[in-house]
Amino acid sequence: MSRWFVLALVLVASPAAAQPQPVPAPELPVVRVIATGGTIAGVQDAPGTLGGYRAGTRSVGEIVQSVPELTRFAQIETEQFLNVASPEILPSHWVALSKRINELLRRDDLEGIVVTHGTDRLEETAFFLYLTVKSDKPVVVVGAQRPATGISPDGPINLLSAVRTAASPKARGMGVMVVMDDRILSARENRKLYPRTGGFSTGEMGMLGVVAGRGPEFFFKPARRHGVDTEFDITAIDTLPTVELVFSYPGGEGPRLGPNTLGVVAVTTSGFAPGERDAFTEIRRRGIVLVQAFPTGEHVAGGATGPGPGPGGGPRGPQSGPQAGPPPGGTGMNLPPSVAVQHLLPQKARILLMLALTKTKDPREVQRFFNEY
Ligand code: DAS
Repeated sequence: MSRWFVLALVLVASPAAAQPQPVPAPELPVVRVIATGGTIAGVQDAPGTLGGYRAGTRSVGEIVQSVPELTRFAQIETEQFLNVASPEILPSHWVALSKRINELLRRDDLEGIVVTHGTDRLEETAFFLYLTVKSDKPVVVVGAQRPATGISPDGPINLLSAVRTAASPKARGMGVMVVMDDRILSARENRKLYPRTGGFSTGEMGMLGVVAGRGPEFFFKPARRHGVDTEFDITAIDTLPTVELVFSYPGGEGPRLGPNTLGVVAVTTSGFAPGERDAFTEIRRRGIVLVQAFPTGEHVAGGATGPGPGPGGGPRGPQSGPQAGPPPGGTGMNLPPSVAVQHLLPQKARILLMLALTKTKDPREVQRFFNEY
């Protein structure tokens, strides 16, 4: 059907006097759009206003049909995986979505996949896919900051840019990507900085490329392990290990954990409050893996051999920030080291820890995952 669309364009563009010659359209790549909901599927009670909306309302068919331009670049298939606002997304959805994508990408005729997603939890889903999709084919996660029925919705252009990227051979091997506002961002680094258009960013790490007039143009490639190069195999996994995410703050007393918790990501610029140190020491005594993450994700910590927090919970090494090393609250206790994050948002450190815990409970081995991924 898309072939006829291209043919029609050729005929319309022909000068009136010239005999229209049927030009065989090249076979367009097949791209599957898998929808999960979000603002890109958001509908207002009063369309065309600045009013509120319900995320996850339009179907994938309606979203795709609202952008006829898509058929110039790809043969589009659609799949409704979910239709929710993204705070409803659960780790079990990550696992099921990744399995589905791995299954689909085994098809020789499928060039790439676009996942439409709410922007609030987009970065977590994209990073989980980045670590668990075992294919070089492009997977692009996309959302919108304005509802589909709103004034100047950004969903249609974002979807078009995402499909052009997923259809491009240049996008192979780039890892799972997030395309928003004509920017191609690595799923490892992207984050929602603010809920307005232009609000997706990779901080100091920059973009992989842009979607320009001619299509996607890449300038950088991810250097850290992802995709086919990862050790994570989720085929036999339905439930991910339980990992808690907690902030350190003045007067904090540390998290209260359930019996199934295998890991904790503690968010701190450096050190812990007095009441937290005992809690984190106890956590490690129980064999729960403790990861220290920097709030902005921009810190590159010293690693397993680096100096740890000092007796006061403060920095002791040449650079401040979370370090792997002796336990919070003091040295000399025979406890396993905590794990340091290498430039990763805390919520993504939690995902990497969940996957690492499917392979090992040894914090030194977990540190290796954080050093390599
Ligand atoms: N509530 C948000 C969500 O579904 C809206 C969005 O997509 O930006 O994540």
